[in-house]
Amino acid sequence: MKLSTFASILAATVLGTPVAAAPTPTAASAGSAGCGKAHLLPGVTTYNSLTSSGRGRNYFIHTPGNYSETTPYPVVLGFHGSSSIGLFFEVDTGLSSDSFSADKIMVYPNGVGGAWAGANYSEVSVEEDLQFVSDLLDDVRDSYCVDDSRIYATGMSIGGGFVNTIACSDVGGQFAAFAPASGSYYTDNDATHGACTPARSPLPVLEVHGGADGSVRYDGGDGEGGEEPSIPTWLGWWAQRNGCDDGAKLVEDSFGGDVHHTTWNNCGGEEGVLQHWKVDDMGHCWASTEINFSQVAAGQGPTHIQASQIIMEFFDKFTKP
Ligand SMILES: *[C@@H]1O[C@H](CO)[C@@H](O)[C@H](O)[C@H]1NC(C)=O
Ligand SMILES: *[C@@H]1O[C@H](CO)[C@@H](O)[C@H](O)[C@H]1NC(C)=O
Ligand SMILES: CC(=O)N[C@H]1CO[C@H](CO)[C@@H](O)[C@@H]1O
Repeated sequence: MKLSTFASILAATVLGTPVAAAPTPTAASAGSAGCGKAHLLPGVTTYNSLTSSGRGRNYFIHTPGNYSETTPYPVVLGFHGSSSIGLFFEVDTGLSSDSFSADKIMVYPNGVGGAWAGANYSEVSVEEDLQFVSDLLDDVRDSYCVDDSRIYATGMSIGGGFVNTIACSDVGGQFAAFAPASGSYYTDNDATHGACTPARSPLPVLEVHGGADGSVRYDGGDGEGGEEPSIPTWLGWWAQRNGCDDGAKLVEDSFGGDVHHTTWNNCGGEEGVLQHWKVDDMGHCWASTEINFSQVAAGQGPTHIQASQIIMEFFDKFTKP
C-alpha cells in the first residue's frame, strides 16, 4: 500500500468521524502520575518509545480531541496481528474514532518482528513481552492521566492470542477486562491450558470469532504458529476459571442465524463476564459493518456486527475491583 493512501485513510479514520453524543459517566478516581502533564497534540496519533528488558520498544498513542490533563482516562491497549504494526490495527478497527473512544486513551503497541510472543515464530519470549506490557503501562501512566481501575486489552489474531496470554498471567491483574478477536491461543491449548493462572476470578473476557476462519480455525488444530484450541473448548476453560454456572448460559441468534451471541451468567455471582460472538460466515478478520482492510485481505465483505462497538461497550461495564 502506498504511504499516501495509508495517510489519507488514517486521517479519515481518526479525524473524520463526528463526535458521538452520550458520554459515559466517569467515576471519581485518583489518576496517575501523568495527570497534570500537558500534551500538544490531542486527538492526533503519536509515537512513543521506551526500553524494556534492554530492548527498544515503541507504541502509538491516541488521546481524545478534548483531552483534559486533569481527567483520569480509561486506557485500551490494542494488539495487532502478525506481520503488522499498531498503526494498521488502529486503522483497520477504527478504534481511535470518537464514535468508539471519545473518552478513552488508545494505545497500539508494536510487536518485535511484527508479532507477539507465544507462536513458534515469535522473536521474543512470553516473559519478555509480558514485561513489556507492564513497562508500557508504567510509561503511559507516567505521561498521561490514567484511571488505573479501567485498563483494557483487545487484539486480533496473534494479538488476540497475546491478549489471552496477558489474561492468563500476573500482569493481567492490572486490567479490568479483555476482548480478543479471531485469536490464536497458542499459549492456552490442550497441552498448556493448565499454565493459565489468571490474577483473579472472575476476569471479564469477550471473544469474537468467525465460523469460516481459515487461518485460526473455530475448531482448532494446527495453526501457523502452533496448536490452537477449539474456540468452544477454550471458552469452556474460561467458564471454569471464572466460576460460571454453565446452566445459566444464554445464546441469542440473530441475522437469520448467522450471528450467535453467548453470555455466561452467574460467574462467581457476576453477570455477563464471559461472552462470545460467533459469526458463521466470517473469515479471519476484524468484524465490521463498514468494509475494512482485514476483510479485503480475507476476501470477504462487511459483517453483520461491529466488533469495535461491541468491545468498547463490554469494556465500559467493567472496572477493576
Ligand atoms: C470530550 O468529549 C466527549 C465526547 O463528546 C465527552 O464524552 C467527554 O466528556 C469530553 N471530555 C471532556 C474532558 O470535556
Ligand atoms: C509451527 O507450528 C505449526 C503447527 O504445528 C507447524 O506447522 C510449523 O511447521 C511450525 N513452525 C516452526 C517454525 O516450528
Ligand atoms: C479501510 C477502511 O475502510 N477501514 C474501516 C474498517 O472499519 C472501521 C470501523 O467501521 C472503519 O472505521 C474503517 O475506516
